[in-house]
Amino acid sequence: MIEIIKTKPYTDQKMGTAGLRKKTRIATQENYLENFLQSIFNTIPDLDKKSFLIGGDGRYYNKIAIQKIIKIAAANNVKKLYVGQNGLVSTPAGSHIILKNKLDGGFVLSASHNPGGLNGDFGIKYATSSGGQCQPSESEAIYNQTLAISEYKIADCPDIDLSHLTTLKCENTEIEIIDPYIDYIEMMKEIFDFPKLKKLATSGFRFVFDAMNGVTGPYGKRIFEQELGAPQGTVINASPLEDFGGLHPDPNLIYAKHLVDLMYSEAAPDFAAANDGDGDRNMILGQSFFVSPSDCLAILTDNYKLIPAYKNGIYGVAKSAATSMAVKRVADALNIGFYEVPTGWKYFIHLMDSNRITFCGEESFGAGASHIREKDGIWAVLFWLSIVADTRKSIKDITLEHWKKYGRSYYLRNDFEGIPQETADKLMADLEQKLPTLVGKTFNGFTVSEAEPFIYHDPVDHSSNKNGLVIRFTDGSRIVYRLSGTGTNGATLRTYIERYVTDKLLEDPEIMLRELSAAAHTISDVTARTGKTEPDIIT
Ligand code: VG1
Ligand code: CO
Repeated sequence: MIEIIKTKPYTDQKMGTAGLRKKTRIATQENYLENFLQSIFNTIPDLDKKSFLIGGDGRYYNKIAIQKIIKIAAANNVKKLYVGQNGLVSTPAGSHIILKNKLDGGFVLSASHNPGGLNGDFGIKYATSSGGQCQPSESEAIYNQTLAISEYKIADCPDIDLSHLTTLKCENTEIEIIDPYIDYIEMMKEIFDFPKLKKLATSGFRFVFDAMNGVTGPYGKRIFEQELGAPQGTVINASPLEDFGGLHPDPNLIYAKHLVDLMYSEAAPDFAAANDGDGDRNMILGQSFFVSPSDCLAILTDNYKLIPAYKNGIYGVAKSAATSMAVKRVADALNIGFYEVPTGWKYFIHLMDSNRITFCGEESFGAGASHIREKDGIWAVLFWLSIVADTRKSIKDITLEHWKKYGRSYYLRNDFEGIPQETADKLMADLEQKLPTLVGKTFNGFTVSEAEPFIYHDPVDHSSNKNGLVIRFTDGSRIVYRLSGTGTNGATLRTYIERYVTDKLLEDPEIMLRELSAAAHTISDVTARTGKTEPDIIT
């Protein structure tokens, strides 16, 4: 039986940088999820021929949301649903499942690195047949549906047991409960040299993989401990928990402080890595050493030949505009293409589909390649392990050698959080207005050479998107400003600061960037406008 339920629009269902992300208490309002799902289905023709993936990072409300999605999909006559066992699928594994099975899209229930639980956040990443998240024009069409919706359809079948690998039916819709790990592990084996990695992992090399109680716990256990033979306990915080055990599953120096403290202590193993809640972000640490994500992308690119899947050559590389220029220097040296896109992985998809790039990354702890259409936390860890297996060098030495070869882009991101939306919008609009007047002016010793909004022209679909403001200085330093598109509490102003040097390779970024950070604050007028004298978060 299919019920048609009358509903009223919610006006806040516009997707941000990565899907719809809301406070759990908002997402659990009556008909909230139902409206959003029906709005998506309203934009897709011939649903009786379409198949979708459903999974998530295990956070609070996922179990309930998955049952709702199944019933709404069935009522809309969707052909088939692939559902991750126990409701789990990481964002990268989900992308692969969509591509491998030629599905028409998927729903990964995650607010990524945002905390979970009733007082945390909930989210939905909606992917299309591309294997990645929908394009801006598609999310616009969905948003328009959410503003006009008056009813949704839902099937009255019993809740589906997600714990067994079986196939069931709800109305005409076939529902297959799938193993979310096996295909992903196979893909990693095709990309990397597992026997070589196994030698490293069983040679006394000590490493820790921190899944932060997110979805990569079981992936990590299977890959690092079972396949590669690393000792039991190599993977920590390995069980996906609804509230991430109270962790903020964001792998950075602040929220993974426990791991950072370990790596800067006497007891530090040789290598440590962490992933975020849905498994697309990574953080890489060596003994008393942190690899900044922008450097990570540059170093991986420079070492592509060490990986079997890439040894015959790679296409170009791409980064988000906010990411440091480090990878550009590698691209130039390798004589491969280089692209700069707005923040958000969806902007890399066309570049990969058209064989313009093989690798891409973002400063926000994201790196990945064209094996899928999402960033991939475990891929990045396996890549680093491969570099270590080949060179037998420490993480610090690998990075230091890179800087000796290419110079170093000191890099920091300053986040000003919880700003009233109007204040933030005004700050950005006023700053954009005054950009032309900045050129030629000197701030704390840095002279502005160019100042302009970042506008991306997609070479494949020829769409244009504006994202953030860029100020370049005569010495190659840069400041980028943009507003976050993933927050759930007011607006967040992100200020990205970078300075390139070829000497002084081992200084403290905060010291190297002190003047430039101060210049960034002055230029944006952030203190007068928000009352904040310091950023809330520095990463
Ligand atoms: C942030 C990051 C961005 C990333 C996005 C989704 O977006 O800055 O680089 O692609 O999160 O990552 P924003 O708009 O808040 O700056 V995830 O792991 O949250 O899906
Ligand atoms: Co994520």
